[in-house]
Amino acid sequence: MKLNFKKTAAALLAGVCVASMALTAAAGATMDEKRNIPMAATAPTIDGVISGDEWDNALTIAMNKDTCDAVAGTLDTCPTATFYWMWDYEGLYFFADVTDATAPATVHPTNNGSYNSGDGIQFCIYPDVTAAGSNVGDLYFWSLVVAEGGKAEIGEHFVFGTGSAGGDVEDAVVACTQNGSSYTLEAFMPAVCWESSNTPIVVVEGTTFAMTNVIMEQDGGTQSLIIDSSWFDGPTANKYTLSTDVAGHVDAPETEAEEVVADTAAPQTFDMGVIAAVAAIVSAAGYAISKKR
Ligand SMILES: [Ca+2]
Ligand SMILES: [Ca+2]
Repeated sequence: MKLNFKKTAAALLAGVCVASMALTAAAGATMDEKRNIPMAATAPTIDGVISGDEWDNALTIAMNKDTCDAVAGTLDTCPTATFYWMWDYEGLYFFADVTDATAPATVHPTNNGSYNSGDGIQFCIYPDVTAAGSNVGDLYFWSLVVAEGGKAEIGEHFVFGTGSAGGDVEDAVVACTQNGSSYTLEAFMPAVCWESSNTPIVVVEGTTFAMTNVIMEQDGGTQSLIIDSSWFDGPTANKYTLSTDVAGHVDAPETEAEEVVADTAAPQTFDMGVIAAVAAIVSAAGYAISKKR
């Protein structure tokens, strides 16, 4: 009996150790982190590529095996991706650069509304950070995908608006590129997109919402959902605040150009003044000399 008890206790302890290791290994996603989305000094061009400094200093979110969990399917084929977020008073800007090594079996037709399989991006936003679940009007759960013909599409899957499958987000502008099964998506989602929820997202500095970023990963017919925070739960999802930190392309200040003009003009003015003064002295001296004669 004693020996059996010891064996059982040892087995239990080993089991606890394995379980805690598994929990540690799986804890890639983060909960209730506070992040700022900086303000774009210049709106990026929505063409699917990062040109020059248009996305410099944007909030970047690394999406990979170390930072995410698989809420469905597997983390084994998790793409390596970087998501970028910026805002201005016109709306929100998003860029995804996704290195995806597996080809999907599903490619959505265009104008499909609910894009919920294949490869692509989703995000789940709760404007009311205390909200959870999938009640109509409480959340924006959107999909961005490269649809048939290499055309970028953005739709509201599957809750907001209709309660089942949403339509395309017609006010949004989205573009993409493809390189094998890797892809980019660049989007502008104007302020009008965010006005219809029970708690609207007012696109001004200081606004905070809860958000979980998602990669839809399809390897052949195997679908995985890979997430960077909690699943359908505003209170534990990471929080994002629109800040006035500056991002994107910043035009050179005009005052510098004016100073350059002033600097080059000043010596000319001085030279002209000296010349005029010398001419006046010479003239006066000449007049005096001529008077003496
Ligand atoms: Ca661009
Ligand atoms: Ca894939």
